[in-house]
Amino acid sequence: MKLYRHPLSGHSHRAQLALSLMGVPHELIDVDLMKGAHKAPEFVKLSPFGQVPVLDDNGSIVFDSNAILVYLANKFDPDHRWLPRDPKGQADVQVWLSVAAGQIAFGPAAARLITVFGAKYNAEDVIGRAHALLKVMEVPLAARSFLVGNAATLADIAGYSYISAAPEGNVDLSPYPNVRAWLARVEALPGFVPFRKTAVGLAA
Ligand SMILES: N[C@@H](CCC(=O)N[C@@H](CS)C(=O)NCC(=O)O)C(=O)O
Repeated sequence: MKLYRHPLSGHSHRAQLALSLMGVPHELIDVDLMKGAHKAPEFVKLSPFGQVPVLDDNGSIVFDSNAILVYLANKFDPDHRWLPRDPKGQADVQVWLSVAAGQIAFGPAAARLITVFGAKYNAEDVIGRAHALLKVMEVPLAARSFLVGNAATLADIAGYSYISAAPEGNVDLSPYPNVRAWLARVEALPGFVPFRKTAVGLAA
């Protein structure tokens, strides 16, 4: 199992975290985004949008971080711990995969792209979106340990990387004690692997 990734990419970390938490042996292959390796024709054959992460499971190629999470859960989680089978449980997890591809990507992930990669987004807009999201997350996390119930699921894996790194994008997590306690619970899961830190923004 190979994971093509960049060490500062939260989408890549999300996939790495899933592999590690599910105990799936894997090899990490760094893709040099700075040199444009993700747009090279050979890589675009694996990843049509020219993005990391990409999973290569013995020739079976899966691109898109959330698709990788679902693939791994379906293949390596016989107890359906990470992705429940019952319709309501699965829908509840899907909500957070959508949030990861929506509000997280356009909020805290975008805010961090400004400080880490020099992206030309409007900082006020994306930081504002991040706080709107965090206010929503704070509510369910007052009543339960993880985003969907009291056991970790793909929802938590999808949410963790960019929320934990939000301060790097000048998004202050101090007003959100329930979110911070949730991050600590994810970090305490067996097999947790940290997302590489960058000393920028509020994390400088
Ligand atoms: N929807 C994709 C987004 C992946 C993504 O945005 N990857 C970034 C790195 S964090 C990337 O490869 N950016 C380069 C580009 O878009 O050209 C996923 O969830 O995997």
